Amino acid sequence: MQPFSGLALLRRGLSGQRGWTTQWRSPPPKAAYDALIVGGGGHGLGAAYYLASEHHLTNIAVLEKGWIGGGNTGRNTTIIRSNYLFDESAALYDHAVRLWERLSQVLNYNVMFSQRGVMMLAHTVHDAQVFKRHVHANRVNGVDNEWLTPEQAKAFCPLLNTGNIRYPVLGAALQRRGGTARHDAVAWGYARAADALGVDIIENCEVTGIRRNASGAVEGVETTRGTIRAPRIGVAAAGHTSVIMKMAGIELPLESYPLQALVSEPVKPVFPCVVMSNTIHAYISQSDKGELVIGAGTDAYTSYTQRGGLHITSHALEAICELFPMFRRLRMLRNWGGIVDVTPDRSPIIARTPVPGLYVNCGWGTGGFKATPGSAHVFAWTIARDEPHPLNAPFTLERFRDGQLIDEAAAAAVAH
Ligand code: FAD
Ligand code: PYC
Repeated sequence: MQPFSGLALLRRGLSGQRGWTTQWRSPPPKAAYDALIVGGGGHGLGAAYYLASEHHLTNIAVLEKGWIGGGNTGRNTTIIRSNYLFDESAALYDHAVRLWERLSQVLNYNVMFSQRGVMMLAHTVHDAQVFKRHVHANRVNGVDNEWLTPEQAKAFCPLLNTGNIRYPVLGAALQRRGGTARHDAVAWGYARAADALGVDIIENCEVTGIRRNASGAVEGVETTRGTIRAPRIGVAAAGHTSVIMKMAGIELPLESYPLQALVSEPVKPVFPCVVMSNTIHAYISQSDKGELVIGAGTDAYTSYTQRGGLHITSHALEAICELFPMFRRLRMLRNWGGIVDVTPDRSPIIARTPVPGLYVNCGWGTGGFKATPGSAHVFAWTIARDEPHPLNAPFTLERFRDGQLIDEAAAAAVAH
């Protein structure tokens, strides 16, 4: 899109939306494509974009059962960080942070990436030991992370109550390159850029079956808008991945749980960073609109209901009010839930599957937004070349059979 002069922009803004162009087309599905992506979240749209821009596969479509970004991409609290413990994870998540750092320029779409710092609080001796281990491991891997005393934590986030409270703050791990981004903009930015390269984005198109040929390889999908043929299919459907993969006879080591968040009424800028407390399952930041964005832990029971138990959010709010007493008087505006797909080791699966031509990107659980560009980038590589990118090579399905787990329960924060 060409930039407008100030006057032209004002004229368009006051035009009652006349003459505005749509940001992406809304084509009917074709009978056949070279590749299909199932799931129009950030990971699926991003994969389509990189397939087209880096692998020159442009006869492709993204199939979304609802509206793009209507899944977890549009429901998450947008925390971005790469302070994971193991080498494999640090490399993958930091690849994503480096892509975040130039994503607005690459897509020519402001995703509002803001590196305001993510601070993770330690409330117990165990927390402190675990976080210090992360700090050391991260620094060996070239990922920034530093240990703060309670006084330094308070200096970084002055509203923090480090006093004699139920959840005493014994210190904190701070990743200054961590931060937040605007979740919808990520979906829209990738969608617009992919569309411009010829990718068909097809909303209101639910995949209901996966077709396989006589030799077992994929040959297409059944959808609510008819049969669509393709020799390569990438599934990036978050909490509903198990449902779709079962259509191809594949059972995955995933459990789907509701994860909830809520926002307050908007207030002036008061909160300069992101604060997470894994032990008490509560975290907080302030959006550019002024709302305090607050999240809770996963529900205790698996479910596909897209809403969770009230006691889970009220526990998170109690903890937030104790850590930040001035927020006691804020009114909450709305709450919601998303369905997150959790693996036994809290690490994702980005891989080929036993079915030729079928690829899967899932298991991000409570923490996949931060990985969006990196995940999409290596998933596109995997689909285009039928082999993993070196960064996602360890994140196979077979690791659960072979015992080569990448246990990131401590780093995954709200899903352990
Ligand atoms: P989604 O955005 O969910 O996209 C999958 C799409 O697949 C959906 O749009 C869905 O409609 C579609 N689909 C499903 N079934 C079908 C079908 N049969 N046919 C066609 N389409 C289908 N992560 C972080 O890193 N930081 C955070 O702060 C954070 N906070 C979170 C807070 C909450 C409340 C929640 C719920 C999640 C949070 N996450 C966070 C996790 C993060 O949102 C997800 O890991 C990430 O957004 C997953 O992206 P995705 O593109 O894979 O999935
Ligand atoms: O993965 O950082 C994270 C996260 C924070 C809140 C939900 N997930």
